[in-house]
Amino acid sequence: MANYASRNDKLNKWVQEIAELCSPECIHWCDGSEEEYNQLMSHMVKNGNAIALEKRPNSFLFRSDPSDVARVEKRTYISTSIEIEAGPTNNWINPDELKNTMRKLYKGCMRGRTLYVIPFSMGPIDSPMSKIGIEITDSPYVVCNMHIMTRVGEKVIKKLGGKGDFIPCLHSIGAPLEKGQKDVSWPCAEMEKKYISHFPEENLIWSYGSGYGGNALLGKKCLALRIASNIARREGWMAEHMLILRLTNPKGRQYHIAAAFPSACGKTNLAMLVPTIPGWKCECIGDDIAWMKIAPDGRLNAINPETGFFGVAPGTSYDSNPMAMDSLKENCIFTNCALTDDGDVWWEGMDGDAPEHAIDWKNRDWDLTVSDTAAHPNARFTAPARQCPVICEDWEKPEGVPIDIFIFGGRRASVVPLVHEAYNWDHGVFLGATAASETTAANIGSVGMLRRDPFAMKPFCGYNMGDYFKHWLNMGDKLGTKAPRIFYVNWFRKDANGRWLWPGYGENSRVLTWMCQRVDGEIGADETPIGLIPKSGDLNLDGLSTDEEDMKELLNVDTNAWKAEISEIEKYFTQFGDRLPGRIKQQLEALKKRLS
Ligand code: GTP
Ligand code: SPV
Ligand code: MN
Repeated sequence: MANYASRNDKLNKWVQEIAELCSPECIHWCDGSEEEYNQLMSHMVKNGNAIALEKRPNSFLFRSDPSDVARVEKRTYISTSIEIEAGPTNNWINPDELKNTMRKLYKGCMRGRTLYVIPFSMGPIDSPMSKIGIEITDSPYVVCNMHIMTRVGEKVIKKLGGKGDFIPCLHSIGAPLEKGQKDVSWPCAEMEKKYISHFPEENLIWSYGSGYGGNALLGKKCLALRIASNIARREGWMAEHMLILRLTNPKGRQYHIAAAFPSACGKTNLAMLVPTIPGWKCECIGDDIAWMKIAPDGRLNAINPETGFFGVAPGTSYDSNPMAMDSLKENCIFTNCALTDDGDVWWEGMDGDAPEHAIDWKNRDWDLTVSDTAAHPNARFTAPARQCPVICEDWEKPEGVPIDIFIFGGRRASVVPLVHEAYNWDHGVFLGATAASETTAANIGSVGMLRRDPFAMKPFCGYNMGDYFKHWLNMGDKLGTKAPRIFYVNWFRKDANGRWLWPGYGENSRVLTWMCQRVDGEIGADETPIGLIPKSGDLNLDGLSTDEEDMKELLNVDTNAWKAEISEIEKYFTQFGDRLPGRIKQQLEALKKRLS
């Protein structure tokens, strides 16, 4: 393993400062090599942190502590010198106070452990849109995941050079190991000691106490969304919680789509969809985050800053998402999945029958008589993007791909139709600003509660949400006629008995192809108070078994239900005070008028 300090004074000084604060046993500079990955993994297998899977080459199962299974929004902070800059949708503590509290926690927190320095790039190394981060962590699990999710190693140090700037990302699991103390398989700190903190005024991230997902892989939500959204606003670009896909029609015309759905609401699935409409092709560019900048030709170009998928395992099958399943055959990390007797992973919703016996994510015997699920509902796979059979050949293009269509959406059992189109950009921004969705297991907290999740960014916008709405309006003004068209979808409508009204997954291509035809001006649409809806016959339903009644319900706009929605939106808007842009208020007034 490489053991070097960089030529970058700021970096060397920071590593030394953190080492003095955290007192690790040793320091390891990560080079991003396969050898490094293999050594760390075999070490973790030997220590009982990981299980090598017999059925999947070079793949490993980890089981987290039951208290450390998802993001912790309650413990996530945007720490600005003035509280209003964090806004009403974020937790706030003043930077001095938060740093004082956390410095006490960090003091000596890496005793008995190795401090890893991970130089990583979000975005292709040669892209002008990329950003360099350096994560310091005491978790080898984090190092291996970062190897898959980002571009790690010497190439980053080289680009950084002696004078280059980086975003410091400090992470500790918060579990020092005293002399002679036996380690546990997933060390972490108790909930009250967990802090996922962001200091956007100095592009700084401090995370303590959790080893899971977005709490610990700091390139993802912390850097690429919360810190990047701040930088993007200052510099005039966009950092969004969006998948990116390329759809090609039978004539070879390409459309690029970016879609924002809340956590565990279908981004990975849509990003890899296999269209059920003959002749159409879908390719994946990214499944979670899009960085977008106006290109010299005036269009909005998007890159995927990541190199892997940190995807929800339960529900993933050859039936629902075959391209994800094919990405998981080797070189993957699985977290909180069940272990089968023949040495494979399993989760609820996987193809075929459930195993007769398995070891559940809590390391207990499991069979169908056990009422708990075998895999945790937020069990995840970490898979290299290059292993996806439909990864787009241009997915690492430094300048990105031009976006034609934006989609917003959420998980709503009722009210919101399968699809509607915004009348114009401002209306589209209003749709994004008012998006609501039922909460999922991706966050520790209640599941199934309807909440506003504007632009799917409620947990990830690193500044005042009212200013973020304004930024969207500004971007529309700059893009003018070259702005992407905006749509809103809901794959999750249910009937009174809780049955899905829409088959979803590959069948969602029927909705996407309708959008493409709309963009090309090939078809009209019906005006409703909430937006434009497919005309009867325009949505391609050939070969679909969904009956007419269900289709009617899926596209129905219930005026009374939407009137009730208005008062909810009004209540929700009050929290933004004078940061709510006038143009968004005008959209609300216009909707009220259309509904009356
Ligand atoms: P994060 O990684 O948390 O950001 O989630 P995501 O937005 O990528 O969600 P993902 O695609 O992993 O889907 C989450 C859950 O929703 C899985 O259990 C899927 O099976 C389910 N799901 C995805 N698409 C559909 C759909 O079209 N219809 C239905 N009914 N379920 C879906
Ligand atoms: C999400 O919650 O939106 C995720 C998973 O993509 S995590 O990386 O844990 O944030
Ligand atoms: Mn996500």
